[in-house]
Amino acid sequence: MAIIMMEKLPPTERKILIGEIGKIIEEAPLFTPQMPRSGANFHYQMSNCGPLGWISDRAGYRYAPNHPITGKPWPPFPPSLDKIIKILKQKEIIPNNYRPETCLINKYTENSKLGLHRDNTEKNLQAPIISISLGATGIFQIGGFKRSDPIKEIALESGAILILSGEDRLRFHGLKKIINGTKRINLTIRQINF
Ligand code: MD3
Ligand code: FE
Repeated sequence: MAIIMMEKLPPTERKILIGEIGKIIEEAPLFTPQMPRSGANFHYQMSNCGPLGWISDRAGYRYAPNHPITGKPWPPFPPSLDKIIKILKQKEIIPNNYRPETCLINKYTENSKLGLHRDNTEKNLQAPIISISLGATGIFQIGGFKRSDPIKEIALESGAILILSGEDRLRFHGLKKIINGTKRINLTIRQINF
């Protein structure tokens, strides 16, 4: 089993984490990524924290140490994320040598979506991805290993924590829409270069 759904983050801890993400976004403002080559806008906004951040523009998508607009380094991981990583290591859900190098902060509003894709540019595809959902519910789609494989829908509610590892980490997936609210934040913690 390589998609693990943890117990939800309790409301008090959610509020603290949302506050910490708010501070990060003041320092590293949300931006709209653009598709490689065409430059077309993605249908959501994002930022990052940690030593690296995921960015995308006409030149392609990549992990970069600086914010594409301010040019400043990404803010460090907030205490709540360090704590979640520590607990997941203690529970032996993620390996003890797991090295989080980035946390993508995706922000969805009423008309946002994220098309089917795979996350396969990280060096060690065995290293899990940790996803944390906050705010409105996301209707998440998960498919197979080919774009044309059948898709299942899963509702990701506020506080949901998913661990993606093993071969399931390489499945096609996307975010169809949000319901029960107008703002959703999704955090994905990743190891990239080790
Ligand atoms: C299943 N984000 O940032 S998170 C992404 O809701 C991304 O923002 C979505 O896909 C979002 O790349 C989904 C949950 C997730 C993340 C990675 C996965 C599910 C995954 C990788 C493989 C399979
Ligand atoms: Fe993804």
